[in-house]
Amino acid sequence: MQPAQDGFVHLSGFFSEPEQITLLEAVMSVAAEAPFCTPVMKRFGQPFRIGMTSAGEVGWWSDRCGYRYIERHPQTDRPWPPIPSTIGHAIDRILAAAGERYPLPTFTPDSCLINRYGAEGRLGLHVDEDEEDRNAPILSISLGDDGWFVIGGHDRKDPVERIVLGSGDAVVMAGPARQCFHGIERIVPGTSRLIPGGGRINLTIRQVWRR
Ligand code: MD3
Ligand code: FE
Repeated sequence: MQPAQDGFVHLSGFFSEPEQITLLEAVMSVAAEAPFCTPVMKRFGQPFRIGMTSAGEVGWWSDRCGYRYIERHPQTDRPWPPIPSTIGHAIDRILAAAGERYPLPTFTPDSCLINRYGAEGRLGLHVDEDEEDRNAPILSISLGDDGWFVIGGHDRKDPVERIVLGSGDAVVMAGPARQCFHGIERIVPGTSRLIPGGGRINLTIRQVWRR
C-alpha cells in the first residue's frame, strides 16, 4: 500500500453467510421505512448510478442544492430510521478487529448510508469530505455481488489500486486513508446469491458530527 493509504484495513470474508442474511434483513427493514432514492448531482441534475437510503441521526444526500447531510428522508420527509441493533453489533465487531491492525480513535457512528448497486451501478472517484470530523474513521460492509473498488491517493491524479469487495467483507478507513480518492468501478453480476435479483449493497458507517 502507498503511504497515503496507511490506515486502510480490509477484513475479507469478515461476516459469515448467516450474518450477511441478518444484515440484509436489517437493510430491508430500513428501506421499508425509508425507501431507496436516486440522488442527483448539483451540476445539471445528473442522476447517480446507485440508489441510496440512510439510517441514523443524519443521512447523506445530493440534489440541486448540493452534497450534504440531512435529518429527514428527501421524499417521505420523515426522520431516518435508527441504525438497527444488528448493524450496531456489526460495527462493534469491525472496530474490535480493525483496531488490532491499526490504532483507531473513538468513533461514535451517527449515520449509516446504504448504497444499492444494480448490474450497471458505479460510483465515480471522490473523497468523503462532508463530515465535520475528518479524523473519525469510516466503516464499510459489502453485501451481494462483487464490486471493483478503486483507491488512489490524496490527489485525484495519483495512481489507483483495485481491490475486489465481496459479500461479507468489511473495510475501515482511518488515518491517511480516510482522505483518499476512491470509488466503485463496476459490479460483477452473478457473483453472489445473497440478494434476490442480484446486485450489491454497501453500508457506509460514519461519524458526521464532531463530539
Ligand atoms: C476509502 N461508497 O458512499 S465504501 C461512499 O462501496 C462510498 O458504496 C463505496 O465511497 C461503496 O462514499 C465505498 C468504502 C469506503 C468509504 C469511504 C472511504 C472507502 C473509502 C473513504 C476514504 C477512502
Ligand atoms: Fe466514499
